[in-house]
This record gives sequence, C-alpha cells and structure tokens, in this order.
Amino acid sequence: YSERIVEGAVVLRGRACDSDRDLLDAIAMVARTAPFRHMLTPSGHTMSAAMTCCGQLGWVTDERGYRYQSEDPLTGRAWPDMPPPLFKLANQAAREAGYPDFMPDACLINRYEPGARMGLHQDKDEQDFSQPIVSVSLGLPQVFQFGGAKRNQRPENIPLGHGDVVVWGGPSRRFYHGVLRLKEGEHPLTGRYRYNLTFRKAG
Ligand code: MD5
Ligand code: FE
Repeated sequence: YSERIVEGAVVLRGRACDSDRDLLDAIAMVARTAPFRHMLTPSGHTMSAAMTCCGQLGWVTDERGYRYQSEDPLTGRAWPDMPPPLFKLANQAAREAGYPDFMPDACLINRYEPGARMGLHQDKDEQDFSQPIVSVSLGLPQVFQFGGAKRNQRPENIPLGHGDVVVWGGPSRRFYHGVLRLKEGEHPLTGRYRYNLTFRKAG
C-alpha cells in the first residue's frame, strides 16, 4: 500500500521486497568495481555511511565540496552502469507515484552499519528539481527524519524498513532530512547493514 507522508512524498511500503535479492546482488556487483568508501566532507569530517555510486553520474564529497561527476575518484574510471533491476524499480515506483517519465542518471548507494547516521541536509546538487528522488531501503530498519523547507522546522520521525520505497517529489524534494543512528541488529539478507539507494536525475 502507499501513503503520503508529507507534501509530495509517497511511501510504497515493501515495494522492493519482491526483487530484494536481485537488488542486493546488483549492489554487490557495483561494489566490486566501485568499492564502498567513507568520503570526506568539506569541513573535514569522515561520513559514517559508506558510499558508492552507479550510473552516468556519481555524487562525491571531498575537501573541495559536494558535486556530481562521471568518474569514480577512487579509481579514475567511469562509475559502473546502473544495473537494469535498479533502474526498472526506480522508474516503475516513480510511475506509480505520478512521475511517468523518471529517467535517473545517478544512483547513490549508502551503506549504514550500527552507529552510522546522516545529519539533516537538503539534496540540492541536482540540476532539475521538477524530477523526484526515489529512495529504496534494504536490510535493517532505520528512523528517517524529515523536516521542512527550513532547517529550524522540527523534524518528524518515520521508520523505514526492508523493501520500503519513497518517492520524494513536489515540495518534499527540497525538504531537510536525515537518518538517526542505526541500531544494532541482524537482518537475514544484509546482516548488520542497512542499504539505501537514492535514484536521481542529476545532470
Ligand atoms: C538515506 N539518503 O536513508 C537517505 C534517504 C542522501 C539521503 O538523504 O542524500 O543520500 S534519501 C531521502 C530524501 C531525499 C530527498 C528529499 C527528502 C528525503 N525529503 O524531503 O525528506 O540514506
Ligand atoms: Fe539526502
């Protein structure tokens, strides 16, 4: 079933469960070419989520700032292609949420282990804000926080579990959001990890 959690955002609970093994296999394949790594923020902190990317463009951060680029800074080579099962899920979920022509060119893959979190931020490095962001959660559950368009708006908590897909469009596309520290746990398919895939039209 689907529910609207905030202006423009639709949660498709469990939407990725049918294809969970294919998605995790695809993530493992991407990570063989572009390994998970902890990137540096411009302020010099190491991110607690490990990241990698696939598709035409990948999101990176280092001492110079945040940006999308077509090469993996770790290898100097192009990011791996977006595996078809990933593209298909993102495109279909967006369609179900009212975006029939979503053609993501970037997929950022976050891997959280117990203790890892992501502070409140906005996703604003993309060119076209009329396109949604589709996020897919796999593995351990994690509490997602969404605020409003301003940082000082008190965030609301929503648990995201294995297979949940969220399509962030309309006003929600620009909202502040983050995830709380991942709690210790064990998931039958992912062990101690939560994976989050975010599909974007970046270029
Ligand atoms: C995560 N990842 O769980 C989250 C899910 C990131 C990131 O935030 O940037 O990698 S993405 C959720 C999202 C995207 C765009 C807008 C909003 C949420 N929102 O309005 O709350 O690893
Ligand atoms: Fe984000």
